[in-house]
Order: sequence, then C-alpha cells, then structure tokens
Amino acid sequence: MANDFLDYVKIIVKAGRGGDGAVSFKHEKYVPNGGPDGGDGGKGGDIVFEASSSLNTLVPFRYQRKYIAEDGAKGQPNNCTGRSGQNLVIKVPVGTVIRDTQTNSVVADLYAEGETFVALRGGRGGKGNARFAHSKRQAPTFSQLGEKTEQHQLTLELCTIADVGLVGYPNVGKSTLLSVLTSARPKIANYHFTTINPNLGVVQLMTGSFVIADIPGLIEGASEGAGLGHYFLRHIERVRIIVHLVDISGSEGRDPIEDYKNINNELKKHSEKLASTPQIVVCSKADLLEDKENIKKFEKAIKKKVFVISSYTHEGLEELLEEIKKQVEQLPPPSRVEVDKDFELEVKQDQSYRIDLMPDGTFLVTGGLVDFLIQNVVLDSTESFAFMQKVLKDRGVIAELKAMGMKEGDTVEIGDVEFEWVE
Ligand SMILES: Nc1nc2c(ncn2[C@@H]2O[C@H](COP(=O)(O)OP(=O)(O)OP(=O)(O)O)[C@@H](O)[C@H]2O)c(=O)[nH]1
Ligand SMILES: [Mg+2]
Repeated sequence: MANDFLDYVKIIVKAGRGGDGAVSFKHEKYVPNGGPDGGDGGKGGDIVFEASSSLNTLVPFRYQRKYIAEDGAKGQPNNCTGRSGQNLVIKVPVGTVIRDTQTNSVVADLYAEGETFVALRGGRGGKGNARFAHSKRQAPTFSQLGEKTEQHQLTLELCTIADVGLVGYPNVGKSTLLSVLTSARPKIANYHFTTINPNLGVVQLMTGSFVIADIPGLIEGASEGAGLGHYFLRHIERVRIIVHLVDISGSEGRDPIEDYKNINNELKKHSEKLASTPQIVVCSKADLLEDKENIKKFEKAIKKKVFVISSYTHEGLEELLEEIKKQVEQLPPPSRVEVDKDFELEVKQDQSYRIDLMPDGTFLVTGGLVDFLIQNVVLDSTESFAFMQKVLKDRGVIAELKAMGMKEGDTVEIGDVEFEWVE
C-alpha cells in the first residue's frame, strides 16, 4: 500500500491522572500550630477526538501510536488547587469511526467537520488534607491520591463520507470519469489497479455540491482477496448511490453483461447494504464501440436503463450528471455508523467486596472496594488508617465482619494492611 494513505490503525490512548491532594499546614509567623491547608490535586486532561476535513488519511497515526493527556498537578500549600492537565485533542479525518479494539464496539463516528468526542475523561484530583479536617480531627496528616487512569487501545477506521461511489472492473474508466466531473486529478493509466487508494472529488453545482469517491477496481473473486480485494469497499459503504461503470466496448475482451453480474455479486458478498444501495449503470468508452446494438443487448439483459458515456468525447456526461444530481437530492444523506449504546469505554470502578474467614482465624477482605481504598488513600499515618476504617464502616464491611464473628483482637487483612480489631 502506498505510503501516503492509511485508513485503518490501532492507537493507545490514556487520559491524564488526577493530581494528588497535598498535606500541608499553615506556617504563619507567631502562629505555632497552623491548621491544615493542603490544596486539592488538579484534574487530569481528557482525550478528545476532533474531525477535520483538512485531513484525508490516518497516516500521521502510523508514526505516533501513543496519545497520553497531561496529568493534573499536585495540590499545593495554602489551599492552592493543582493545575489541571491539558486536554489532548487528536485530529482525525471526517468519517473516522472509533472502536474499542478489545470488544470491537463502535464508540464514535466523527461524521461532521469540527465534531468532537470525549473518549476518556481525565482523573479527578485528590482532596487535600484541609478537606479532611473537622472538629474531632483538626490536623489530618493524610490526603487523597488523584484518580488513576488506564490506557485503552482504540481502532481508527476511515469510512469516507461521499454521496456517490464509483465501482467497476479495473481500467473501465472510473478515475477518468472522476477527473472530467470534478477538479480531482487522480492517476489514470492503461493498466489494471492504477488506483490503489480511494480518490475523492467534489462536483460543484449552482445549487450546492456533492462528493464522488473513486475506489480501486474490483474483479471476480475480490471477496476472497483477488486483486486488491474488498478492502476499499468500506469507503463506499455509506454512499447514497453507486455509479457502476461497465466497459461497453469490451476493449479487454470481456463480456459487459458478465462484468456487470460479477461486480454486483462481489458487492453482495461484501454486504447486503452495498447490494441494496441504489445504482446507476453506466456504459463507458462508448467512443470505442463499433456496434451500437451492443448497448440494446446489454440493457435488455440487465433489465435496467443505462447511461452511455465517453469521458473522451464527453458524450452523455451531461445526462449522467443530471441523473446523479437528481438521485443524490432525493436519497437520504450518507448514514452514520451506529454507536454501540451499551458499551462504555470507561468502566465504573467495581466497589464490591467479599470477606473470607481463613483457617488461621484471619478475616480476609478482598474485591474492588479494597483496590479502590488502596488507590485512593495514602496509608502513611495512623490517621489515614482511621480514615480507611471509617470507609469500611460506612460501606458496611465492619458490620459484616462482626456478623461473621469478628471479636476484639482478631486479625483483619485488607490489601497489604493487617491489623488487630479493637473496638
Ligand atoms: N477510449 C476511451 N478510453 C478511456 C475512456 N475513459 C478512460 N479511458 C482510458 O482507459 C484507461 C483506464 O482508465 P482509468 O480511468 O485509469 O480506469 P480505472 O477504472 O480508474 O482503472 P483502475 O484504477 O485500474 O481500476 C486509461 O488509459 C484511460 O485513458 C473513454 O471514455 N474512452
Ligand atoms: Mg482508477
């Protein structure tokens, strides 16, 4: 594949973690024991995607695979909140569909210019020790850690948003047609698979404009990987209308009727949606056609009205453009890829727990709640330990321990902490 185009890539993203809350006490002249004044940590930066029509490939992501937003800064003395981490805005081409790599769930379709999507929120800042002070605890020596964030792998997939898609065998004149209808200048040459990446062109009309996508040619067996395979069909998956080109002159010795059937067969093998997309059938290279009867024969065989054109002599182009325009105006706009509503990239932390009475009489507490406590409380003083015990009490853990028969002097193990229960 050429180096200047990429439409599928996996990247790693991570929001910034929250800054830790500060532990600090006022140091004022002539005031021996000032109160706690540790400020809160700052919030971490978000991971935000933004659609930009000035990009048309995912190539930049080939060179940078990891995107990590800035962490929130630590809280400061004097009740100063730490600085929030900057959001990381990742620009992607319009039409980029974002999936969670692990589950393949669609999390966003960045469909319109300037559209944004907050994929991951930055961690919240931890509370400073000033927040933990009350009448019975005037000088808390602990603070809360900032919320940690996790990295996720995302799959970015470019599903071009075009109104019209050109399909057909290689060399039937798709790129040439694009070049005469729009200002696009795709590569044109007399060999198969000249086009190896999709080309886009805009048709400008008095009443507005629409976009045509020209993709690499298809051949029989493309669904099994023949030629360039089905790979590029993703770029016409959401067009309003397909313009199906058939070389009516049979300049390469193939039968136009067979060509037509084979291509439709390949579209069907790719998806029902492509097979049911409205189609305008175009007979190309009419200037090379010697026997005009072939057109009638073709039309009769496929039971459809056809448009006969030559991009060389410009025969039939006006009528074709008129028909495309008419249908584009009538058909619904290119559809969005549906987002999986039930899927959330960030799973709420599990705060359940379980208690096991071990053979040696120790009560072992495990589960999400324990992980949460270890992550969120700095266990470096008796006071923070007391705080942890309060959380355990509030969440009903202590009551359950007692119900299980915990008495004064029994050992309780929570995470790395082991203590003897005292009333
Ligand atoms: N005589 C004649 N030749 C044409 C016409 N349109 C295109 N060609 C020629 O047909 C050859 C193939 O044209 P392309 O536009 O590159 O064909 P394509 O369908 O894009 O081919 P791939 O990109 O390989 O799939 C080139 O040599 C063109 O000059 C036409 O209307 N009449
Ligand atoms: Mg081409």
